[in-house]
Formats: sequence, structure tokens, C-alpha cells
Amino acid sequence: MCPKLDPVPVPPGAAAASGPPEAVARRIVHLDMDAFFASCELSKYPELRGRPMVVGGRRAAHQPRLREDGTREFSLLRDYVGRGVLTTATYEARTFGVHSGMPTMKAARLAPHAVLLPVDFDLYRSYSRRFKDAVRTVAPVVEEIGIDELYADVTALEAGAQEIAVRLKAAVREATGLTCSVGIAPNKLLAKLCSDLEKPDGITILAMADLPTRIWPLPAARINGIGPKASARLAELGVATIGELAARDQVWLVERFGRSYGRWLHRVSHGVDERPVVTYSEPVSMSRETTFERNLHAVRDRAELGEVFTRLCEQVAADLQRKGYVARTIGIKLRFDDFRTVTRDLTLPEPIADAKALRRAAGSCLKRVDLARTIRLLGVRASALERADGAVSEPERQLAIDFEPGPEPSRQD
Ligand code: TTP
Ligand code: MG
Ligand code: MG
Repeated sequence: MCPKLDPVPVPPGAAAASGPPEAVARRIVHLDMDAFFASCELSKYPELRGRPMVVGGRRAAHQPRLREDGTREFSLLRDYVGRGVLTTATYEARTFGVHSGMPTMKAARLAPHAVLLPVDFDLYRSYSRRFKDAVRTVAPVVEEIGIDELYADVTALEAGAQEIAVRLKAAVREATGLTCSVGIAPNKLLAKLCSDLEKPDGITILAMADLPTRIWPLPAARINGIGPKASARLAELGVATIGELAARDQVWLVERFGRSYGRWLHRVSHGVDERPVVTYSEPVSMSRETTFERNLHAVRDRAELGEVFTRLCEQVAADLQRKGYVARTIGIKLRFDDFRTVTRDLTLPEPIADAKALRRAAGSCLKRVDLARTIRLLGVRASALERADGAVSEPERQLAIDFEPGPEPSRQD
């Protein structure tokens, strides 16, 4: 059967009669913080500015030590032993070839003298809130898509794109002291691609007409949704760049990638993306977990374990209350010394957000686990969330988190 062809994409602003009605040409911002975790750390340790630095150490081993003269002593990458990976690196460190996701020991061979800091998620979460609030003062229609990035629809703002970008960057800088990079384009796909083009501290404004010069030379794998498998298959077929993808016929793509993905590939290579900026985002769950510095035993380390367990419950309860949710299902997660992970949960007749009730529910989950082995990690999760004010929420959506958490404990979905 011959696949049905999509209409050839029409650039916004072209005659409406020649394609689907394009209501108003949109202006979409993608804003992404520069070397985010590392930049947050620099605000704590300004003496490291200009030095190569990476984030990915362990709190116990790599926390900076205060010397008697008041200066700090930092761990260096060359001293690292372990199996962790980097969460990020400053731009100075990137000149040595180190990057997010690289095994820390490999990075140590490339940049042995770079400073190594442990991850501090609480700090990054607080900067994340601050920069997002600052953006909303300039551009209220915001979709959060990760800890350090967001989309905003600025179609309705009076100012020109350059002016909006400058204002956004100034607001973020004033609220956080940090720099970000901004892309403004007719849709989310192009905004996300172009915010990366002038990093760090960049502004990129892109019109449909710039597609051939600015977007088509980029590797196809830059597009969100073209993962390692698809890009390997494309490479086998001689397609490395977005432009080479755009040059292929839609039928050719559909034959090789299936109807839905093939058509999508065709559309994105031509810069077409109609997804709206979605301002609501309902979390599916909230959780906190911690990895112990030494493995704990349920009986021998009962007091310590109990204390941590209670603290995790209090943190989850505080997260729920701060964000205005109640939870119907409470769960726990345990990882044992042999790395086996078990979870248990309990669904309650009434939703809760109170630390004591949460601790009781989590405690009864714990009773259902065989605790013979020592424990490396303990986590508490609240799910089946409902708005505490009883408001009807949009269909449940995972709060978009665009990466796996780094090696440190304590994160929140
Ligand atoms: P990114 O925005 O991808 O990277 P970045 O902000 O460090 O650098 P850039 O200037 O290129 O935007 O990710 C944001 C944060 O997410 C990053 O600072 C650390 C974390 N992260 C990880 O923990 N692991 C990963 O593999 C990646 C890519 C990011
Ligand atoms: Mg970033
Ligand atoms: Mg990012």
C-alpha cells in the first residue's frame, strides 16, 4: 500500500491557501541554563571561577574542606576512584573533552587537575525554582521541561524577539547570578535546537528561512526523539545531518522507519512542529531517597535507620504540602548490599500529606520486606496524587525530567 503523504510544510507567513491554515506565526522560547549544576556550585565557591571543574563526586569523599586560614581545599579529578559519572562540567573543563555522562575515571585521565565537587540537588532545585520564577515575570506562558530548561510562548508579547531574549536573560541573571542561553523560533523543536547554537550565554533567533543554513548542517541525533538506535540506522542509510534527512523522500523514510516515525522524521527535518506550550504539569509522584555512607542493618543499626526513614517521610510530606498535593499510595524502595532492589507500596482509603501518617504507611510497607541483608539505599515515594484543594487536575503527566539523576541521593520526581 502506498503511504499517504503529508502536505509539504509551508513556512509560517506563507499564503494560507497553499497549505493548512497557519493561525498566527508563533514565537517560542527555549531557555537552558549554562553548565547548570557547575554554575550553581560556582556561586558557593566563587574562587573556582575560571578553573576547570566537574560535578559528580560523593558528598562524603569530595566535599571541600575548610583550611585553618579560611581558604578551601578541593578534591581533584585525579584523586577520584569509583564508578560514578559526571553530571556536568564547566566550559573550562569541557575544553579537555570531558562532558555530562562521562565516567569520572575517564574524565580524570583527560583533565586530572580539574576540581571535583559532589552533587547537591537541593541547591540545584532551589536555583531551578528561582530562574523559572524570574522567567515568568517576563514571559508568563511557561512549560517546565527539566531542572534547567523551559519553553515559553511569547507570541503575545509586544516586544521584538531580541528584546525579549535580552529581558529574559537579565531577569534570570538578576534572580540567580547565572547565565543561560535562549533560542527563539517559530516552534518548540526549532527553539530547542537553536538555544544550543550560541552556548554559553547566547541568544539565537531563528526564522523558518534560516533552516537550510543553521539547522540542516546539524547532526540528525540533535533532534529530541532521534535516539541512538534511530541515528545508527540513519547513519547506515547514509543520513548524518538533518539536511540529509530533509533531502530524503517521505515515502523512502516511511518504508524504512514505519508510517508514524517515518512521517515524523520527515516533518521534523523540515522544521515542522505544532506542539503547543503546555503550562500545566502535574507530578505523578514525589519521592526522596538516600544512599547510606555505609550499609545499615535493620537490627544492628535500628536507631540510625529509623531516623533516616522518618526524615525521608518528613521530606516527602513537606514536598507534598509545599506543592499542594495529597497522596493515596505510599511506597518504599530498598536496595541491599547485593544491589537487589525491592519496592512495596500501600494504597490508603483516604489520601494523606501528613508526615506521621506517611511514616505509618511507609512503616507497614517495610514490615513486608525480608531485612536479613544490609541496606545501601532507602527511599520513600508518594504517588496517586490528588490536588489538596480538590481542584480537578489535567490528565496525569510525568513532570518532564530529561536525564537520569546523578550519583547522589535525594531527588524528587
Ligand atoms: P544540560 O542542560 O544538558 O547541561 P548543562 O546545563 O550542564 O550544560 P549546557 O550549558 O550545555 O546546557 O543539563 C542540565 C543539568 O542536568 C546539568 O548541569 C547536570 C544534569 N545532567 C546530568 O546529571 N546528567 C546528564 O547526563 C546531563 C546531560 C545533565
Ligand atoms: Mg543546561
Ligand atoms: Mg538542559
